[in-house]
Amino acid sequence: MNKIMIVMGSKSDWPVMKEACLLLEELDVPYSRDVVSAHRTPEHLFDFAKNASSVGRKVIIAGAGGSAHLPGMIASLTSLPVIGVPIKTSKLSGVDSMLSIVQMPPGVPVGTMAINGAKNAALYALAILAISDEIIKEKLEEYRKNQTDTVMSDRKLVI
Ligand code: RP5
Repeated sequence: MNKIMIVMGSKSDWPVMKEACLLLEELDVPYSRDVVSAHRTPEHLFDFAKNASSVGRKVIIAGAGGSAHLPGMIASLTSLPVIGVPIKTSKLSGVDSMLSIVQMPPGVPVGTMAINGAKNAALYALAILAISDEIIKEKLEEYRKNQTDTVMSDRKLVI
């Protein structure tokens, strides 16, 4: 079973959440993905979150918008680390999503990314796995080195 699970509240979240998927595919790290809605499919949410650890998941990335209860509800049902991605909304620009996800009660944490921060969610998931996985650690460090090299090279265009 893939260690990283990516879920989103709606297929409309896909354009944002695919950034996490693309990052993991770029680094050749396997993952699984699904649509799980806190409000529209609560029983699916319950089954998924209750079983996530026992089927081998190690970290969960959950993107949701608006009244974004998905990451918090997952976190309430599993002790796995949950990384929340607030999706930008048309009416409140994702501030609603961000506040819904970040304001968890003491005792049930969700690691909250920036609005639409799906790429960083993938990198953060890799950082968690890298603690105990040398191959992922090497991939993450190479990614960061390449990023630094690119910025240092681009810098020459402006100085
Ligand atoms: C949330 O409601 C989803 O995560 C999505 O961001 C938002 C809107 O969903 P749709 O109406 O587009 O399905 O649950």
